[in-house]
Amino acid sequence: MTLRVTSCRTEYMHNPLGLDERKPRLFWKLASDERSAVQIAYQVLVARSEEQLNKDIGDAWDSGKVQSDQSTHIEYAGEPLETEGCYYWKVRVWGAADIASDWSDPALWTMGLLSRDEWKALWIGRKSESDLHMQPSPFFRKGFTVKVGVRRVTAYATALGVFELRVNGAPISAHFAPGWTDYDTRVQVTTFDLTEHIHPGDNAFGVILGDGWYAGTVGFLGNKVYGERPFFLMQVHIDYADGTRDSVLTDASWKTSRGPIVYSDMILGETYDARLEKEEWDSPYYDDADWESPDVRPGYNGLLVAAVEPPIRITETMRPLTVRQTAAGTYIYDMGQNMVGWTELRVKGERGKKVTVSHAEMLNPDGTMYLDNLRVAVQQENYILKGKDVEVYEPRFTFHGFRYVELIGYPGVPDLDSIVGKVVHSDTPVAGKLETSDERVNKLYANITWGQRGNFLSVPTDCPQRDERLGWTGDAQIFARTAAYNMDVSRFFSKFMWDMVDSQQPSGAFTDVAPDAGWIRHKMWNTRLNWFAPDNAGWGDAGVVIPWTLYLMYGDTRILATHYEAMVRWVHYLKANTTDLVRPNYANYGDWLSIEADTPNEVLATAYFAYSTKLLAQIAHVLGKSEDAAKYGSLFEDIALAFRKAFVNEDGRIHGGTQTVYVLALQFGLLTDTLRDQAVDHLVADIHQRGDRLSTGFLGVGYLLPALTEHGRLDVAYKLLTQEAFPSWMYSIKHGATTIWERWDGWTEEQGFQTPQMNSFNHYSLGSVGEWMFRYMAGIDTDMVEGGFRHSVIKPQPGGELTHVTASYESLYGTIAIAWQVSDSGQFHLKVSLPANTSATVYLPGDQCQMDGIPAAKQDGQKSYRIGSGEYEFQCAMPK
Ligand code: RAM
Repeated sequence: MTLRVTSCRTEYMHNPLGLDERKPRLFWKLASDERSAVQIAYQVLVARSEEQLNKDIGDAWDSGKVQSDQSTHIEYAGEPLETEGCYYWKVRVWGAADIASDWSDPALWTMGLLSRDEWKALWIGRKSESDLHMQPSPFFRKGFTVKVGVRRVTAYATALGVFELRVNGAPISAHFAPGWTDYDTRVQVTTFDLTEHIHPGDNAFGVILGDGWYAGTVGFLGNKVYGERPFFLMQVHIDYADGTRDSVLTDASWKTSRGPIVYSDMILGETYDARLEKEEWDSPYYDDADWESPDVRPGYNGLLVAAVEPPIRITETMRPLTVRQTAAGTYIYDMGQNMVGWTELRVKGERGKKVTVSHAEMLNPDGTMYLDNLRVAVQQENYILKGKDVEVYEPRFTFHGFRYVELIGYPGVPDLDSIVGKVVHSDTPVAGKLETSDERVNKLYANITWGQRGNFLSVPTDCPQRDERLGWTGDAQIFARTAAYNMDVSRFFSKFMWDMVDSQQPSGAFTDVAPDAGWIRHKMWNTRLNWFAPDNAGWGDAGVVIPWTLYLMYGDTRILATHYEAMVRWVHYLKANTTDLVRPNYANYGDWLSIEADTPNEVLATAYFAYSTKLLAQIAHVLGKSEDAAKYGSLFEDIALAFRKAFVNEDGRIHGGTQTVYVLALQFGLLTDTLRDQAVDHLVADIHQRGDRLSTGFLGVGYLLPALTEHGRLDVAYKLLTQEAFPSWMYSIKHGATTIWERWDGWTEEQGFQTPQMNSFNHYSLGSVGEWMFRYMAGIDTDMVEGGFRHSVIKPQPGGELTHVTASYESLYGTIAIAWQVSDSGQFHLKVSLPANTSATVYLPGDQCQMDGIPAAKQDGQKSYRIGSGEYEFQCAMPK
């Protein structure tokens, strides 16, 4: 059997630069033309140069032939990695017949500056223009000369704020680098390979600095939460073939000036005066004699870490569908999709003329822009024309949530080519695909992915339009599994875990938002809302749920080990705040934005305390900490008992009686067998009594369909999925939603818009049903014991009116795909495709099965089929 290595990755990335991880993990994907292809051994070579690697010499690491089927998370175990080292690697594998594959194509990674002492660059900024409330974004430049014989040019850059780096006039960096972290603790460094951008002779760097989260407006906390104004730090090494080196460092020798960006703020928009542009300011030949010297900041006490989060990029451009003139003489465009990013404008007109580009998610009944839900956010750019040919403009350091764009003051008549929408988010590659016979379900899935694209920007935020956009941890944990099916969020959530840990309180409490943006330091919420606590049930628990989700989806044990102590502290904190293991009825968000159903806080909080403890026991088990596993396992049993004593009647009724109390108790395993059956009946009765409708909020909704499906009520799950009456997912779709709304009643026929105080139309939380679509409807799941889809569980659950589902998930091993169909005669037909070096257990919904010569086995009393990689077809009769 021959295997081919098709893709090599390091730390989940293709050829990453500037790592600070001393034992980077290597991953490869395999392909084979034959079924049941497995790897039985591998050999990794890591070399310090391409030449060595080409000669099959691993002078940094030669693993030798390792008898192992592991093809992900192989820890580098060679020579100590050197600062700025460049490491080339390849791998070959052996298949079942012990035949070696060819070597893979070479891959590489580089290391960053590994010790603080190596940083010689200084932080530079520009003094504020004292009379201005909103400061112009400073421009910086530095000319430098390069000799012939360049081997490699590397830049290490970061900012307290956000930066755009340009080399000889060309933009190099992604958007909003280096992202949002708790700047008091750490900032991420981005590494750029500039070898191709630099030439012998004169060169120049240009940098524009934005306030970003550091000095600009953060949510509703106002501005300057972390610092007064932004600073930039960059160290560039020019290495020559003869072994010599030149450096370019940010320091007092750079030049700074204000430019055309009058201000640019994430929440308050941008004003750009094109008359103030300095032509070719970022070219080597620009005369900067009248620019000032920068202001040098004494230092920075936080950590300089290699960037963990994926870069933020424009991933799509959108053309408007329609444009119309309003009674006021403005023009309103419909982009056809509630999206996040900004608008590029094309305009020709008189010098000094101002065009305002305004953004809104919805329209008022009279067709004007609905801006009320933005609170203090200003989703507007003001562009002042320089009056020369056609001018093309897009903003730098702000973003908006919008479907509609209004042009105010446009000279002449704009048309459909006058604007382009740019979709901007953390560039997490698409992992999932899903399509069904029901267009409404397809639309719901599309809305879920748009909600994710709209809100995953450096951190998982709650809304991209109003003055909030915070990393709400409860939302993140309930949606994490869905998010991971949709896109590769391995690094995105690994970064968010640092945000959570950096914000963890001395008491052990995880916060409601991360980075916590100084909420607790500044005691903002304590004064504004007296129900604030840093340990809201279902929010703080993200500190345990998210690492566990990364383990399930990627088999990542390092994330568990790295944050183990933090998770232990969280569970101990919870335990310390209980009476007889029951959490008190303290003020918290509850099952946030549920609809006509109030879940008692103490029930919710005790259930989540149990859940975090249970996950911690499982995590301890995975890490081989058997004593801890036993200790937290029995603590979980004790909490479950306390929960039953305090809240569950003999007839299975649970205090509060909401759908959410039942699904939490069922999904977290808090009930005995008898109580479980009774609880399912109470849950279903509540749903029926509401006309087959749900009442769950952010927390309950994630478990609602899974709980029904796992407890024999798939029929009810499908009813809820396709229910069109309010409240339901389909209600918003029936009324034109192109994203998931924050509230079930964000807009209703009877009431119109909900309170503008809190009404986002682009919010992913209620979209956590995406997890159910993949795991149950399509039936693609990982084996819970091992995690990471090494062994999948394929268990499609057809129901409702659906006649077919096609879905795939791009796992670390490759694509896992299914397609099922139900024919008119009641035959269920399933195709499964598995990547090499994985296997699956397949369960079919009915009896009288036929399958490709695979013998059936019994598993959990159910017939199942064990398959290896390749393509398989199954058939059975649907149960009557
Ligand atoms: C609002 C948002 C957010 C939620 C908090 C509790 O700000 O809906 O998503 O987590 O409330």
